[in-house]
Parts: sequence; C-alpha cells; structure tokens
Amino acid sequence: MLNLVLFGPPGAGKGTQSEKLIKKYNLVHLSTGDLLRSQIAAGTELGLRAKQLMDQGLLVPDEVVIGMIEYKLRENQEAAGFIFDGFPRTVNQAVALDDLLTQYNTEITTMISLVVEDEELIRRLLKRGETSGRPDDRDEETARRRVRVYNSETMPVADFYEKQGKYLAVDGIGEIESIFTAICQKIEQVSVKTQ
Ligand code: B4P
Repeated sequence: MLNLVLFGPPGAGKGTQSEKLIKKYNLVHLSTGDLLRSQIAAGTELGLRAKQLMDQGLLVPDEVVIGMIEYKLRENQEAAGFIFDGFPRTVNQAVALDDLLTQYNTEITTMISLVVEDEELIRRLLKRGETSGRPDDRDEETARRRVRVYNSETMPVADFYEKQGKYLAVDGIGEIESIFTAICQKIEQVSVKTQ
C-alpha cells in the first residue's frame, strides 16, 4: 500500500499536486479542507462550526478532522493507498493517524513536504481568492494568519515524520509539471527501498 502525506503551508500546492498524484498512483484522495468545505456547502452543524474557524484562517478542532478521516478510511478499505492532503496539521492528528492506520495493518509510507517561502504563499492565496470565492483567501490579513498558524501549529508535524525517517522535502516553487516530476521521483525512490 502507498500512503502519502502531502505536507506544506497553505497555498503550497498540496491540492494541485494531489489531483495529479491520485491519477498516476490510483490513490484515494483525502483532503480535510475539501471534506470540511463539503460539510459547509451541505449546511451541516459540523460545517457551520468549522466555517467560523476556517474563515478566520484558524484550524478546526483535532477531534472533528480525525473523526472525518476515520470515517473515510472505514469507507475505503479496498483502496490501493491514500494521499492525505492537509492532514495531519497538528502532532495530535499525526499520532491519531498512525493509530488508525495500525488498526488497518498499514502505515504512512512517506511524507512529502512542499517548500515555498511565505511571500509567494501570500501571493498565491490572494490570486486564488480573486476567483475561488473562498473567504479564507480573500484578504491579506487572513492569508498571513494562516501562514502564522502553519508555522506555529503545523510545522512540528514535519519533525514527527523526520524522527520516523519519513520526511522528504520538494521545492514547491516552479512549474506545476516539474514539481510533480520531482514528487514522483521521491515516491519511486521510497517504493524501491520498501520493496
Ligand atoms: P486546505 O483546503 O488544506 O487549503 P490550502 O492549505 O489553502 O491549500 P493547498 O496547499 O492545497 O493549495 P492549492 O494546491 O490549492 O485548508 C483550508 C482550511 O481548512 C485551513 O485553513 C483550516 O481552517 C481547515 N483545515 C483543513 N484541514 C485541517 C486539519 N487537518 N486540521 C484543522 N483544520 C483544517 O494551491 C493554492 C494556489 O496556488 C492555487 O490557486 C494554485 O493554482 C496555486 N499554485 C499551486 N501550485 C503552484 C505553482 N507551482 N506555482 C504557482 N501557483 C501554484
């Protein structure tokens, strides 16, 4: 099984690259951002609570996102593997993910971290905001808050995987296609090693 964590700050290109990776490796895409946005669109109670936090650029509570991932893993037990996009975003979520995967006799294969400097992230988020209609992309203050939250709450997740020998960094600046090629090369190196 190939289980990837695609990691990186908001706007690093996790969603963009995930779309390409799921096709190439036949993986199930689990994006907590997308799952939360579909709860908001459906007007559920969970969605309404999540929206208040997401619109401000803050993280949704761990138990909410862990519960969503737990449900999706149960629903996709026949999958060839998963790509976790935007999850885990805290060390608590990373611990919970390891526990959940152990229950299914599997584990994270590797974490790929997309590295992009803060000012480029702000530029991308505000550009996406011109067309996406996403409230969390609309103004600079919120975009900057999201990057700050990433640096304080999410960055420690990289150490968590580094200690397990599973951290791989990829430069997230450049053409989408060349970043995709660099990610695939990392995945293939890891797959050869684990065969
Ligand atoms: P997410 O949906 O995960 O959103 P993201 O960080 O903005 O996106 P991503 O990195 O995928 O960017 P994309 O490819 O679209 O999270 C949204 C919110 O949900 C969070 O702030 C939080 O509130 C909540 N949430 C989600 N998961 C959570 C969790 N686990 N725990 C708690 N809360 C959680 O790329 C961005 C833009 O850049 C696009 O416009 C794209 O076209 C462009 N782009 C991509 N690659 C490019 C490149 N190489 N060059 C130039 N532009 C590029």
